[in-house]
Parts: sequence; structure tokens; C-alpha cells
Amino acid sequence: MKTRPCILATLMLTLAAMLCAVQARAEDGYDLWLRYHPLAPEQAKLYRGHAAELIIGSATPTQAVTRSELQRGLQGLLGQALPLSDTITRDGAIIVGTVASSPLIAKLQLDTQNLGGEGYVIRSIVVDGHAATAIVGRSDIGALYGAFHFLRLLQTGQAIDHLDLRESPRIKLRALDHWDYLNGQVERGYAGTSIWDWWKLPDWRAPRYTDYARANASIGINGTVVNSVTSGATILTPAYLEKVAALADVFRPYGIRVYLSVRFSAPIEIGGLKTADPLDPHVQAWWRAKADEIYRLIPDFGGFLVKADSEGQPGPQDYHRTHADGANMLADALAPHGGVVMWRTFVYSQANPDDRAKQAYEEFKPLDGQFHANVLLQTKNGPIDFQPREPFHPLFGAMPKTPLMMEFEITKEYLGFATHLVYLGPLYEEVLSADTMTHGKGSTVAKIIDGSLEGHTLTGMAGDANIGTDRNWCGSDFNQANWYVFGRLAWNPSLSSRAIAEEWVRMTFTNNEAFVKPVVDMMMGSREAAVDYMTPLGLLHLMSPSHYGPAPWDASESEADWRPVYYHRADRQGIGFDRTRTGSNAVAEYAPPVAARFNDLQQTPEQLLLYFHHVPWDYRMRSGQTLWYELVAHYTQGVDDVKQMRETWNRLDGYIDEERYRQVAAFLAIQEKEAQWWRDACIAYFQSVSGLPLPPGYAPPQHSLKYYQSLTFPYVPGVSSW
Ligand code: GCW
Repeated sequence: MKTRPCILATLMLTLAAMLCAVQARAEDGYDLWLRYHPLAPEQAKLYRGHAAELIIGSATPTQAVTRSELQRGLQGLLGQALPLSDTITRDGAIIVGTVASSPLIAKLQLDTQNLGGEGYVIRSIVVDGHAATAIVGRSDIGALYGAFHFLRLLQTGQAIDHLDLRESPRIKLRALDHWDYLNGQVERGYAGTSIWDWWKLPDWRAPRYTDYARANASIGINGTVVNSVTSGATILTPAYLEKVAALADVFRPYGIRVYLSVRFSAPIEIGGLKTADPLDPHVQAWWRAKADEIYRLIPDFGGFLVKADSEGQPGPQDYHRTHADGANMLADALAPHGGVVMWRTFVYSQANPDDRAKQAYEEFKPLDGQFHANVLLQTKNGPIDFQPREPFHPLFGAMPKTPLMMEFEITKEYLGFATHLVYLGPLYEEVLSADTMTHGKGSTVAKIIDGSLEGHTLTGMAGDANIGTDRNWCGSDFNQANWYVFGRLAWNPSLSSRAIAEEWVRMTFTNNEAFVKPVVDMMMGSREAAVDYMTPLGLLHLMSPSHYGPAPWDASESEADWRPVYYHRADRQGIGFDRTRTGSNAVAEYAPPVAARFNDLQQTPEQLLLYFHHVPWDYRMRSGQTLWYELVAHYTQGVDDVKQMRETWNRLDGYIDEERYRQVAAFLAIQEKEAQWWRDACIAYFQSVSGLPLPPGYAPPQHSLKYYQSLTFPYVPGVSSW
């Protein structure tokens, strides 16, 4: 008798604990933006009238995953499972598929012309007197993308009763580049180790691979390069190709193709050849055979990504051949199978004493027109290396006969690693909307990479992934937004980064307006804050050799153009890199009107001032203040902005789950501490060079320059030994 209540109590406690655990698990960030939590009851009720039954096939793997995503999403959001049906039995049917796969859809006679292989329409229609919603693609993948779009409408609280949407991607290859090594390390990775469990592949296909594919498909990403551009050749051995094939099998239903980074010297390392000369027939035959072998295992293999003749990597120049010779040789091996080569232009050499910013253009521009049809040149957004701010890369628009694809960095190598809240949408948008003027006014970078300006159909955008084994995938909840915005902009590079941020906040956290507005504002200002506390007014590359923290004084790197002092050139008189006609003349790589603007001190936007000009400390800025004053003011503003971000977040306690709220709060505290460190260390150093007093009202650095210079940080993450 006595034990019964005790058992009951224990049972209830266990149940409660289990519920808590379930809830906690659900709020650890793993679900990303595909967090199908129940909508507010009145909202759900409204939607249920338009989501009463699901008419969708499952004859192909893609149809099956589309169906299960819709079931999962709608059940989660609306709180009840949707009945599946073959015919329309009531108002509120959702009809999903293609003209080819469904007679019902064929009967609807929707205009699916010009949608391409990945586009879709979403239309509110009336069939046999019943209101319904049609989600239709020309291919299964189009319908899958449409399904994710439909779910997003519900997740973000939009009306779904009068839909008339038509979407197709503006860019063909939308890829994540992983900088992952076979030993599990991730170069510039701040979110744990590699998600690819190579050792257990191909037999164990972790469920995470499927969730990875779902997340990517939901934002239109259709390619993944699974290994780092500086990987060894082992990935091309039969045992590893089998593992890659297993990943490809998981991704295929989601429309994602696998690509590999290949080492140019692979024919020597794993092929037993004596050379990797691209004009050597044995080398050519080796790559052809390798491509054939890959396609036997992975019929829809995407192609190769190559970092050659750059930062110590082997390449065609080892044999006195050009980048075109190298790229074309690989392209010819892939061409019979429909594969492409993404050849990187991130090429510079320490043997070349010229301004590093100029070298990629010098190297590649003369090769325009020499690349085979299935080669894309993958070009970083700026001429140096993913700094908080750089001008757009001068190659955009300079090689009209060659498709240039964009490479953005999603992982925050130079923007605060995992912990700093820096939303990269504004950075991407700034670059994409920059006007190269290469074909007259309106020649934006976006129009060059989407092919519209130069008439290319092979187009691409790649993002260096920020994904790892951390439960939240990206090292912080807000870093997920950078994966998200990359995908959305790759789909349509003219979307607004603010609109994308808002979508993401609503899906990831809540639709509560009192939360959404301040958080979107905070995200939108976050990149400029980082520029201000790290590298304002066109400065860049002021970080330590480990890329963690400030070291503008550093001259310890073996190579001149890895040293911060190479970039800022501060001396008693002034600061900045003279890239004008009287300096390195890097401005000449831009189209004449842009070159003229950057060449002119008065016309150069102040946010790029010290990138293009060496300017005296007492130079009068547009504000009327001196450059020195403005520099200190920007550094201080950056720290103040982070304080403001913390205050905003502090006011938002209670709107979201405790676990994510607390981590963001803790990370913002780290960010404030590090922003202060950046400001103080940089001001202390530049003051030691300029010899000028701090402007009145500005606090001196908290410590001496010596102190900042003495700091060391063993085991900085993201630095791998491959
Ligand atoms: O940004 C730099 C990184 C390297 C990276 C290189 C590149 C993969 O510091 O870690 O190597 O660029 O993009 O090739």
C-alpha cells in the first residue's frame, strides 16, 4: 500500500524529467531553422483551413523525402498530422509534385515553362469547387524546394490563402566548400571537428548527414565539396571514394551533388607517375581514368575544386604550364560525364614582390578565353582574403569570356571565430551589389556571377562552410544565420540581407515582433561593429598569426605579405597602403571610372580609405576631424556597438528558451571583452607609431602596448596540422 504513491511519484518525476530532456534537446540549436515547433494557436487554426490534406506521391526518393518533410513540418507547426490522400476530398488540399508525376497536377495546367530544372510555382487554386494549394516543379527537386518554401511561409507567419509564387535559382552551382581533413580536423573550423565520420563510412551513415542535406536543400544549396582545398590525395583512393559515394547516396534525394577538392600532384602521390605535368599524356590518361572510376561509383558526381600554385600547393606552374593548361586537363577528364572544374584564383606568390592585392588579376586576366567550357574560376569576394571589409575583387567583370564564381567565407576566420555575433549578410550584400562598371553603369558583381551580364549559363557561388560536430552545427546559434544567408543569396543574389535575417530569426527563434525587430537590427549592425573594432577605415589583416586577436605590430611571419605591418604601413607621418597610380597601382585593375574614384583621395569611400591610400594622420576627414581622431572614434564606436548589442539582448530574456538565450548572452560578453581588446591593442600600437595624444574624451587603452604584445594563446582553434 505504502509503496504505490512512491512508485507513482517516481514515475511522474521520470516522465517530467523525460519531457524536460526532450524540450532541452529540441532547443539546443540542432534543428537550425527547420525548427517546426507549434505555432500560436490562432495562427495554426488559420493555417489548418489551407492545410487539411496532403496529395503527394512517393514513387521516387526525392518525392519520398518531400512528403516526409511536409508531414513533419506541418504536423509540428500545426499540431496535427495531415491525412494523405490521392484525390481532393475537401477544402485545403496541398497538392505537390510535377506535371510528369501526377495526372492531377497535369490537369491543373499551371504555367511551368521557364522554371528550369530546379524552379517551382506555389499557387492558391480552386479544383472541383475546393480551395487548394499547388506546389509544382518541373522536376522532383523543384517540388522539394517549393515544399520548403511553403513551410517557410508558415514558419514566418505569412498569409497562405492567395499564393502566386514563382521561383527559380539565379545561380546554377550553389555549393558549400568544407575545409575538412580526413583526420577530422577542420581548417578555420570553430564548431568542433568534421561532421564526416570517414572512419565509419561507408557502412555507417550518420543520421546527421540527412539533416545536413535537409538544411541545405531548404535554402537551395545543391553542391558540397566535402574536403579541404589543401587536402592530400588520399580522398581519391578507391577506399575513400567508396565513402564519398555513400555520402552522395544520402544527399542525392535532396538534389545535392558531391564534389571533391583534388590535389594537383595526385598522379604522383597515388598514381605512381613521375610527373603531374598537365600536358603529359600519361597524366591526362590518369585523370581520365580517375574520373571514370569516380563516375562509376557516383553517377551524378559534380566535379573538382582546385587550389593550385597557391600557398605551397602544387600546380601546373611547377611544370611551367598555365592555370588554363591545368584546369583544362582536369575539365577534359570530367567533360564526358558532365562534371565541372572550379579552379580557384586565390593565387599569389611570395616570390613576386608586387602588391599581393594585384597578383590574382595579373595571373588570370591574360588567360581569359582560354578555359574550356566546363571550367569556372572561383574567386574570393575581395583581393586579399576574406577580411572584415575589402573592396570587391578586380577580377569580377575583367574576364568576360570566363565564368567567374563567387567564393564567400561563411566560417568567421577573421570575424571573431565562433563567439562574436557577426551576421555576414551585409558583407555579402555589399559585395554583390558593388558596381564594377566593367560593362557600364549597373554592372554589379551579382550580375557577373549570375551570368546575366556576360551571357554565361554556367554560374556558381561557393561558401566556405562553418559546420562542425557541435550540437548547434556552427559553433553558435547566430552563426547558423551565416549558413542560411549564404544559401538564400546563392539562390537569388539580389535578395536583401535584412529580409533574410528576419526570415531566419522568425524560423530559428520566434515570430514575436518584440523579439524579431531588435534582433534583426542587432544582426544588421553587427558586421559594421566588427569592422570598427577590428579594422576600420579600410585597414585589414591586423590579426595575429593564429588569426586570433589583434597584432598590428606583428612582423614575425616568414612571408612579408602575411605580416600586418605590410598592410597598414603606419609610420610617424601617416597610415595606409598606397594603391593609387603613384603607389602599387592596384587601382588600375578596376574599370576606368572605378579606378578613377579609388585613385582619388577625395572620392574614395572613407570605409576603404586606407586600403587605397597612405594618408597623413592629420588628414581632414569628411567629418572635419583628423584621420587619427576618426580612427580612435571608429575603434571606440565598435566597442560601444557591442555594448549596445548586449543591452538589446539583456532586454530579450524570456522570449526564447533559456539554453540558447544564455549562450548568446555569454558569447556577447566574450565579444565585448575581445572588442575592447582589439580597440585598445590597436590604439596603443598606432599611438606608439603616430606619437599623437588621444583625442579628448576617449579612454586610454586599459593596458600598455607591451602587455598586448606579450599575450600568447596556445591551441587556438581552427589551425590544423594536416
Ligand atoms: O583564408 C586563408 C586561410 C587558409 C585557407 C586559405 C585558402 C584553405 O587562412 O586557411 O586555406 O585562405 O582559402 O586557400
